[in-house]
Amino acid sequence: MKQKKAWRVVKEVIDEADLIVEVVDARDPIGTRNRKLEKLVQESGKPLLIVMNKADLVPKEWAEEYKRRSDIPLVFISARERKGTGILRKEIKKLAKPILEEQGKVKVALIGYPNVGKSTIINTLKGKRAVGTAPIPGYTKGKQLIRLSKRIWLLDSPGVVPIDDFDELVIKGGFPADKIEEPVKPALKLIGRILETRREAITEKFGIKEFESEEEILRKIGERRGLIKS
Ligand SMILES: Nc1nc2c(ncn2[C@@H]2O[C@H](COP(=O)(O)OP(=O)(O)O)[C@@H](O)[C@H]2O)c(=O)[nH]1
Ligand SMILES: [Mg+2]
Repeated sequence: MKQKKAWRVVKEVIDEADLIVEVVDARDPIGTRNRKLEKLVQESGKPLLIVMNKADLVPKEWAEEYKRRSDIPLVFISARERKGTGILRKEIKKLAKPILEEQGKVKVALIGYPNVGKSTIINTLKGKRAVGTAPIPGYTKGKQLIRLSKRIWLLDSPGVVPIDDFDELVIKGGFPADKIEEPVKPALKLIGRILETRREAITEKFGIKEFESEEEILRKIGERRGLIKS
């Protein structure tokens, strides 16, 4: 039920906007992209831009490679370090151009999983240009628009992609790591996923060469870090 309501909100945001920006975590762009969201945007006929945020946490070559392979327009940025926001503005302007020619103004919305950095991006884009309520007729929903340029506006409240599975929320970085009461289950699930997608990363990152199970890997990481208590 909660899920249903959350998706309804996401749909409202899509309806309201002319251009949708899907914000994902650069550390896990595949896991933090959402097919259902992308399909809804596709069906709406509105342009979609993917922003890989937190690019400061991954190697640049890696982000570039993912960008090269993407069929959907994509930029990587670090909102926290204020890097790439110029490119983001430019890309938004590019996608907005045909809409502007038709209707004279464009509303942009950010949508993504919790904690991917939507609010940080909004604050970064706001900068000094922030103005109060936008003088756009018929805009009476109590929300505000943030001015990106003379004719491009950003919705101030982003859409949040709902997620009901707690382990999945943890894996996607949507929950503060130090506040997880039962970290073992999501940790094992994450290790399992790494084994499926890039097994060698376990050896590269932790120097663990031989292992038989997720549990063994977790134990060995703990041992290496001196975190095993009696
Ligand atoms: N390393 C890094 N952290 C970021 C970046 N952008 C946001 N964060 C952090 O990610 C967390 C969630 O950001 P927030 O904007 O609240 O995410 P939201 O839930 O999508 O609105 C905060 O601790 C931010 O400081 C970034 O570009 N790099
Ligand atoms: Mg937020």
